[in-house]
Amino acid sequence: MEQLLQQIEDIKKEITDAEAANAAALEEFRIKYLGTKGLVKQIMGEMKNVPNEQKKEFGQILNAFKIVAEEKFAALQAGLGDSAEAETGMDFSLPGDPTPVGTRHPLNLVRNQMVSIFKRLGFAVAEGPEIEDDWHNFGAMNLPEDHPARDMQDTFYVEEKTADHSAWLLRTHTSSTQARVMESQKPPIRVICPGRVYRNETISARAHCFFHQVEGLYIDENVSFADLKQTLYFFVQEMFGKEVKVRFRPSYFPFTEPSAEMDISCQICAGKGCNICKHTGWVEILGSGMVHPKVLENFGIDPEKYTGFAFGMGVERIAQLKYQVNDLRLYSQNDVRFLQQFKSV
Ligand code: 2NL
Repeated sequence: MEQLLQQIEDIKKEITDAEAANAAALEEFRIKYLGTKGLVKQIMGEMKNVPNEQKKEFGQILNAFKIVAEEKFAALQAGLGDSAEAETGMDFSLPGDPTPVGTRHPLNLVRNQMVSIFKRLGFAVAEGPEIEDDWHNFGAMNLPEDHPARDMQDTFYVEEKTADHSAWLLRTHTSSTQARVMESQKPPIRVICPGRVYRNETISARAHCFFHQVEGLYIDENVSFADLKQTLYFFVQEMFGKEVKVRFRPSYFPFTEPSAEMDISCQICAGKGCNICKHTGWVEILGSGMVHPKVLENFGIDPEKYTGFAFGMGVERIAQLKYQVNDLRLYSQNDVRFLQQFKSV
């Protein structure tokens, strides 16, 4: 009995001296003294060993002991308050772990912007495979068998033509996707095809073995060259601002007739003359034209009833003019010093 009373006194002293700097320490206190296996419960368990005539007196001592523990707990809890630091046991004054924020690739930024401008004009978006057969990439586009673009020097062949299948190749333009659209849909067709294309070039600041295109196709009754000009003029005004000037030059593509290339006033020097525009004040940004009747016929579209315009442009080129990127290799080297400069969403 003496021993038990001494034990209670010792624990009481321990409780009185206890401190709790945070919520974790407070919880530790609660478990140690007031928990289901805590010291208060343990000492209460000793009651059964106390002689009957002492039970009343011991009960009062125990009760007082319990109250000491409970009051101390309440005091410690009040002392902590309800700050986030007290609640979590974490020190919020420590410096944080920085989380680096990624940036979108400039080609994706520009591609998205291009796509959204044409979407507003009612164009749908179509995507297709990068590995194509020669019909969708060349034949359907009116490129004859002996056209130099079909040469091994210009095109990456995955599998050469055999007796039972045509050649497989990496598409050289996204016209192949438009071919697939014409195959499966009837006019009116109004579609743009963004995507990666491949050409067998020696890599340099001005050439790469792959690049990105946005091609457009619009086929309906009474589509005219004036529609082509106005659509592309609207596009560059949205892309570069209302001040931009355009000019069309006659050109040649096997899949359009007539064909034209479009230049815009140089965005770097505002037409005064610089290295980008080779001191002409103009830079070429796209090729275009009225869809060749043979191409329409290839898909069973009557060229007497329907006409269409088409255009193709390089995303790298537009991004170069927007961001003054003068080496194509920067787009694919993944140097974060380059990529981090494009902070917009
Ligand atoms: C360029 C020139 C061009 C087209 C692409 C096209 C597509 C179909 C039918 C007819 Cl389905 N034409 N596309 C037309 C003219 C030019 O691209 O220099 N691209 C970077």
